[in-house]
Amino acid sequence: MKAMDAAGKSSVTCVDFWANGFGMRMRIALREVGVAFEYVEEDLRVCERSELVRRMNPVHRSVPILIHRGRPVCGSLNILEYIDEVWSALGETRRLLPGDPADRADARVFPVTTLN
Ligand SMILES: N[C@@H](CCC(=O)N[C@@H](CS)C(=O)NCC(=O)O)C(=O)O
Repeated sequence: MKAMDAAGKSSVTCVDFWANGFGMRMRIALREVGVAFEYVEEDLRVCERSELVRRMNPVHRSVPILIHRGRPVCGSLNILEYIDEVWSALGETRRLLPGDPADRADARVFPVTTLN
């Protein structure tokens, strides 16, 4: 199984709220590239953000947050690029975005102009 550390624990954690469209991007992308992850639910119906969210995303205090090897990546489009770069670079999986720069720009139009 991918994205496990030496102790067999997942090195990838997703912090999100189940109905969050921004976070669905992250979760779909990880499943597309076949990366296993732990899921931590952040209940956005509660006003106060959790200690984990405040620590991992102190500026915006928003989800989704992808935590990889203890380091947070915030912002759904940023997370998609990170997933593409990290796991495609390992040559383990198929790419999320096309290789050609113009095709990559085209592929970003829809997410950039809808949920941003
Ligand atoms: N541009 C950010 C937007 C993330 C965002 O706005 N998340 C909202 C939920 S949709 C959030 O976590 N809000 C924190 C709160 O309501 O306290 C992204 O793409 O990830």
